[in-house]
Amino acid sequence: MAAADTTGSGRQVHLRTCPLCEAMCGLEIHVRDEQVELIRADRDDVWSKGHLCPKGTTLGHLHHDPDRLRTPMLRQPDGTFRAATWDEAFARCGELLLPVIAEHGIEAVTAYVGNPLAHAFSLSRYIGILIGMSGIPMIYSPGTVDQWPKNVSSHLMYGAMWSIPVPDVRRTDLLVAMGANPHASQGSLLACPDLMGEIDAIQERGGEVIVIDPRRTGTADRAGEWLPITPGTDAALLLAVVHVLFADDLVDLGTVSELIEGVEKLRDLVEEWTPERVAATTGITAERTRRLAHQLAETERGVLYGRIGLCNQEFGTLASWLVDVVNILTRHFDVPGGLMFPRPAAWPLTVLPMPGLENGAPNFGRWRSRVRGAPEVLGHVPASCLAEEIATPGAGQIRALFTVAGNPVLATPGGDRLDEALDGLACMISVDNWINETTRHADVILPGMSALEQAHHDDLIWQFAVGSGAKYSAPIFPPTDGRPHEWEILIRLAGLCLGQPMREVDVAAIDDGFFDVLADVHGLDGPTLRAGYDEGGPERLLDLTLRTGPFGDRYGEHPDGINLDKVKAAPHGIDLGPNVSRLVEVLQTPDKKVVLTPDYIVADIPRLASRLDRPADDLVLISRRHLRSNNSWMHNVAVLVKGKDRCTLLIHPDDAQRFGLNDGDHAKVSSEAGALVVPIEVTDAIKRGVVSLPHGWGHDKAGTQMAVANEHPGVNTNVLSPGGFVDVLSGNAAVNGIPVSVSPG
Ligand SMILES: Nc1nc2c(c(=O)[nH]1)N[C@H]1C(S)=C(S)[C@@H](COP(=O)(O)OP(=O)(O)OC[C@H]3O[C@@H](n4cnc5c(=O)[nH]c(N)nc54)[C@H](O)[C@@H]3O)O[C@H]1N2
Ligand SMILES: Nc1nc2c(c(=O)[nH]1)N[C@H]1C(S)=C(S)[C@@H](COP(=O)(O)OP(=O)(O)OC[C@H]3O[C@@H](n4cnc5c(=O)[nH]c(N)nc54)[C@H](O)[C@@H]3O)O[C@H]1N2
Ligand code: SF4
Ligand SMILES: [Mo]
Repeated sequence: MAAADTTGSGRQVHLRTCPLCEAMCGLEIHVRDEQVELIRADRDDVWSKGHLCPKGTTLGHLHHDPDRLRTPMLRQPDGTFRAATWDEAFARCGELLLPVIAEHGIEAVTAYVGNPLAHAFSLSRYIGILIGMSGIPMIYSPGTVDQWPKNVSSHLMYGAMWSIPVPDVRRTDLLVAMGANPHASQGSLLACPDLMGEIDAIQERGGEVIVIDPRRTGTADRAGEWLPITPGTDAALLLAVVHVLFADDLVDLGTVSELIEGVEKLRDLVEEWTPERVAATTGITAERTRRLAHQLAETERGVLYGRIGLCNQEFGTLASWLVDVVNILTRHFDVPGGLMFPRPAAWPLTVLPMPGLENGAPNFGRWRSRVRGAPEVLGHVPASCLAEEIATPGAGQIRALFTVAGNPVLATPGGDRLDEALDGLACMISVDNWINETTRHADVILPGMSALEQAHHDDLIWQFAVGSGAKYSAPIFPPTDGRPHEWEILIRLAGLCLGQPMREVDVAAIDDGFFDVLADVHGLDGPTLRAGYDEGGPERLLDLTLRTGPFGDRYGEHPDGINLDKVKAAPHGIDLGPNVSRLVEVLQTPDKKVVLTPDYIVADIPRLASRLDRPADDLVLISRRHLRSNNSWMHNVAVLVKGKDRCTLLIHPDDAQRFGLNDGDHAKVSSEAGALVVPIEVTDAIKRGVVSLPHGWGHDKAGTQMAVANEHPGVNTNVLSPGGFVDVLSGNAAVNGIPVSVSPG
């Protein structure tokens, strides 16, 4: 609730949850005369208790950013944009899209839906309508440059691709973090405010924190130990850990033993994976690997956590699967202090099974991408396929594209090729708030509102949280001049795909129908329930999902349960407690057991074995994040980008020397995919033979309208990412471990 207190100075103080990352920090937003004057932490927020980061303090900058679009934009024949009315923009969408569909069918249309969607109040709840109702056969997303391997392992092990167990960091005494840097990211597939504080707390209570990462990150610096690993070899390390668990008789399934299937098969699979066999490849000694297995097995409350460094790599699915396997074998699964399945108060749509993928069916490769022949996995092919699907003529060519809160030109491998291909589209419509590297190609840009003009309650993110809770934020600023909300825009685009003029789409009827479908999931009658609401939209869906969720009042059946009114009446949020053991209700596999050794995954072990025989790469590139960035889209905030250039290549002193480079020099970095020139930063905080670049930079393209970002352009690391370098099982991009060479630039 916007607790519109005044401080006696004419300033109003609004309480609000930051929508920028998984930490979901509670903020106090001080506003005077329609201007945000100050943002600081809400110390009474039941969830974040006073935590925040520099990004959260810039929501006012984002709101007031003169470059943020407030009206639709139409691209003119000379390539420049002009502001338009909503009616004009909707009409233009129809003029461009309907002929494409008439001539080539809906198969010629696709969408790319980006990351902010997962955090946005109306986009997250309504993207399902665009995807489900429009008839668009398939969509692209950064899921395949992010967590697709984890979706694959959860789908096959638990029967539900979004049932991803998260480390219970607040109650553990040993945290082993692989391929994650919460110091920058603030946590991923792990929603917990102040993770660095939790890392300190583990060590203060006598516990241990170990970071396994090719780079000595801010997280590694705060941990007790840093184990520098060769990029892409985590699965080999973890197979050796599993080997030791069996060989040294350390396997103990603990409370979940009745629910695990395949332990003996696993024992056979790891027979030959001794620590000695993998040590040269991983760069971690056999002795340390053995001790790691013992530490995990012998600590009462311990947990192994893996994140994007384990997904965005050549063996992403094997590594992601093995993280869960190790926790299961060391009884750190579905228990406090181990990996646990969160219980969101408002259930997100992602808990519903996808058609054809019910019960963990290993139903992959149902179709292949037209040009590259990439097999579909969980409905996705690599995001890097999009460029060639647009550029390659023939039946099935993509001729119309929607982008919704995405910047694939910078975010996806081969984005430079996509950049070239986009102008060949007959129709490109972007639902986006800025004219950036991707949207500059759009024919029509339909802007959403700023975060401060909308209500907020996280949807998907609570599914990764270390506890349950509910926090509602009211809009702070009224939306200007009757602008449509993004959820309405999505519904109108879906209607347009069905041939209806956008302006005439019956948004309310479609919204009602959507509500009824979701009510039916819980056996409730939608029309009856709807009679109790004044209006539709995301708040009505939020109320429904809260009331039918695990803590809900079920429309009066459980009077003590929660509903949206109760959440609104608690301005600092409602704390619904830490995670609880709930594996039994999570499992959706056919026999309601955990499939410990999915055939699809273990069939990839020979590919990993051949990796052991491959000569070591001379130099490989990995990615990194910075606390003051958010993928590609917050570089227009002056207070975040000021100071020293952050788009630099980190390189070990020994490597710098052998390539004749000094700190601050420019280096040319080349890979099989492309080349770029970037300043270097010589540091011993990276393993020899590894260099690192941040992603999301490269803001020097003509025609973008992001004045601050244009002055701090940096370079686009994904120019170096070969589109075909993927984790074979998931199709996820391997943007870590790319062989590169460097020379003075
Ligand atoms: N400030 C900020 N926060 C963000 C974002 C942002 O851009 N900026 N992005 C958000 C998004 S979309 C996501 S998905 C999350 C990601 O959150 P995290 O998973 O924490 O991501 P990173 O900070 O990139 O940390 C990944 C780490 O993996 C390491 N790594 C690379 N390759 C390997 C490997 O082969 N093995 C191992 N063991 N480690 C490897 C890298 O060196 C890096 O330290 O962050 C979110 N939060
Ligand atoms: N090399 C390399 N590449 C990577 C990664 C990596 O680690 N290394 N990480 C990958 C990961 S994890 C991710 S998630 C992707 C991100 O990939 P994307 O989601 O494609 O990229 P973002 O930079 O998040 O772009 C967000 C877009 O949303 C717009 N936007 C922001 N707020 C709103 C809003 O409220 N409404 C609307 N409609 N639009 C909005 C912005 O203007 C921008 O165009 O990048 C991936 N790319
Ligand atoms: S850590 Fe920063 S970006 Fe993330 S929710 Fe908190 S304030 Fe927002
Ligand atoms: Mo991401």
